[in-house]
Amino acid sequence: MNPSALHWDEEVATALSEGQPVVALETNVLTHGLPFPQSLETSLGMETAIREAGATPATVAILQGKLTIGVSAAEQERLAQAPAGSVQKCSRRDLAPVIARGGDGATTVAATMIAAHAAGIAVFATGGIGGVHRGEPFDISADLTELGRTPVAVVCSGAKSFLDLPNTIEVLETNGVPVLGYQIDTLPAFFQRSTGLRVDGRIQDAEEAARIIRAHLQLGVRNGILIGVPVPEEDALSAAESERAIARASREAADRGIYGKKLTPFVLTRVGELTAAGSLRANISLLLNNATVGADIAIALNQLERAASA
Ligand code: PSU
Ligand code: MN
Repeated sequence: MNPSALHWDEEVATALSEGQPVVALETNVLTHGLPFPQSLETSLGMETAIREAGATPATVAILQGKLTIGVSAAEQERLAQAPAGSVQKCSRRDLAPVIARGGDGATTVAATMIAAHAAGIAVFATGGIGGVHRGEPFDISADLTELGRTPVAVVCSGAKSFLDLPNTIEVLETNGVPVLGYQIDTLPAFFQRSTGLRVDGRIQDAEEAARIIRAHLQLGVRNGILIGVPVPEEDALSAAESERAIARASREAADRGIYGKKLTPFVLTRVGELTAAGSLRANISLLLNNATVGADIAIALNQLERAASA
């Protein structure tokens, strides 16, 4: 990326230039993933969790046409409160059009990975990735393609079970993406701790994750890594409750002809309504937890890099 395409928050620029650990965060969850005001509280809460763990958060968004690394609290509030539809959900294909018209854009996993990599940030924490949609063989999230071509470690709670998770794992395999479980043998299913689908490897702690990320980056193979962290036990939804809500929301989406980029936000909102506060609590809990795990991994990676260059 041309360096002039990025706009920097000073704190993040300083942390990176001093070789301090930094964790990237996305903003689609702020504008399209959670309701206000929990959206803003959680976004700021993730930043606090990263700081408390000893790293620097770098929240990514397009602000009036500027692809920004380190979105301020005031700008996050503006995005979270913007009228519906005025902040565009931005995946890889949306970046250039939104930048060119000077618009605001909330970055998805794919777009945040692009920005993080360009900024020199190797670890990115979020809630869940997109995947292969059930019954829609060509609706495959650009997140999966991005994981196949951008070397960033994405720390998340897997993907929601309204997606076709076995085929999501297949596409990740085709793209050469290591899929790892953080203290778990299976891929987490977002609100639920487990999909029951085995991952390529279980990692025990941040140190082990950091060794894998470092080895992967040194290979120069270019693709990303997926680290699945299960939602904290006390806030997980039961599989039955989550499946029921997801099935109903998916049916409603089909009945109403909702598809493409509108599908994920619609299902997320409906599942929230159908499970009352349960899914919201699980969602917030996993986001905050993933921020802490992401920071621990970024710090461990930073220590390995420092030790290697000492
Ligand atoms: N899954 C969630 N919460 C989210 C998203 C996915 O549980 O907020 C968002 C992420 O930003 C992800 C995007 O990158 O949706 C995927 O959208 P699509 O399937 O249209 O690529
Ligand atoms: Mn899609």
